[in-house]
Amino acid sequence: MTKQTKPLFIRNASQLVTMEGGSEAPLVGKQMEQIQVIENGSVWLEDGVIRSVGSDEELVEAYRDRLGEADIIDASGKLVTPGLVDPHTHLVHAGTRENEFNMRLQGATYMEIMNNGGGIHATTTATRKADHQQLFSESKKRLDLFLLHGVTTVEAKSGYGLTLEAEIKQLEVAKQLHEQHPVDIVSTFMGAHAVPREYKENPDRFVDIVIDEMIPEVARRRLAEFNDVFCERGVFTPEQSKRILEAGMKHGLLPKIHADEIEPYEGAELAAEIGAVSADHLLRASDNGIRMMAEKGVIAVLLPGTAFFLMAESANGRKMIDAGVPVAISTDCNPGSSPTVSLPLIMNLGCLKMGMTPAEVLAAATINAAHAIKRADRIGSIEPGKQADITIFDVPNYMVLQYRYGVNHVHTVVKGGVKVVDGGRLA
Ligand code: IZC
Ligand code: ZN
Repeated sequence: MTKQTKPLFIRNASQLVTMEGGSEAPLVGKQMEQIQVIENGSVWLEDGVIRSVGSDEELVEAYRDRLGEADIIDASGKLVTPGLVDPHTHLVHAGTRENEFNMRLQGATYMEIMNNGGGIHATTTATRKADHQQLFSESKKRLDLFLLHGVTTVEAKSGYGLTLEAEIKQLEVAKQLHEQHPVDIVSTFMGAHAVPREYKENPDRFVDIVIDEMIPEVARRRLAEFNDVFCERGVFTPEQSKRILEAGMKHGLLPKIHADEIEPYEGAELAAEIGAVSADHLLRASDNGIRMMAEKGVIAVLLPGTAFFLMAESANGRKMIDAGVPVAISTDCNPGSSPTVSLPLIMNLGCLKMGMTPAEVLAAATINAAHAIKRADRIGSIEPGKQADITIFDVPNYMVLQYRYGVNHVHTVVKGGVKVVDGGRLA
């Protein structure tokens, strides 16, 4: 990244949405709707950090003597938001599965395809085969596209290696991307993404390997902060999932869980019981599970693109917000059930398919998403002291961003105080 030495002064946004007030704890209930909007808003960035936020008048007054020093971005007529945060992706993988898409269009189901050796197994074969460089370049292309869609931080899971060596290869690619690409990556170990075919007859042996060999080594190498498991009938049982997540916690890996995606399986309940940071998917979560998540403050990371692409009914985001569950949303970017990088489109689906409002989906894709990856102290809102990650959309207000759906409205992205997307193109 080129170094920005001069201050950057973003001026006169028709709306500047700050997400102020959500850094200590995720926004819940009505707070998600009551987001702070500044009209004619401006923000002063310096040394990679947000220094001051307010109306253009206030900032011009405050920086009167220094206006000449700064590079100016004219945001008039535009919407300025915190850089978007995607808290659930399978970014690092090789290959594509359009053949399965075609099969599903003709009636095959996701689980049938997986049980016949496709699905996650197909991507595992491709990812095992790919060397570091190939994985890096395929994943980097996706990360460029994330950035072009206004996303400045992504969580990325392993889980297409399913051997210690191949899991580490994926996590090392994620680490290199984090170091070399403007988008920040937060890594999650997901050795328990599927029982590899070699262990089909003895899944508990594979669970032991995840617990005894993979988790300790991944933690020792500091390659991940979170530990995730695909808790689903036919994949990992709630008992196996619990063992795996508790083993991770012993090694300092915070628990996340793919819960109740295809069938109700008491994944939400398990997330609450063990105090997971987030439970993700939740299409088929029970009312009791939702209530327990609200009580424990487990974040629901909702993935309406996956429901859309699997032609299933979305999670009930409305019900979860009304029940007091903190809600975040994400692309679930992966080659099987959600091959997209467009978090703005996911926000559109949040409105159209989950009963969320434009304000709520914006909170879900910024400050609450930051909480889901334990980064809310640094990102997710436009407040003094936070990292200067900002997205500027060429729409006059945040409702239009949801209303004119399916279009990439990103005009400018600033990452760590540096302009990295300009006029909708990589700078
Ligand atoms: O590759 O199919 N659901 N994991 C759990 C996925 C979808 C990713 C995939
Ligand atoms: Zn996933």
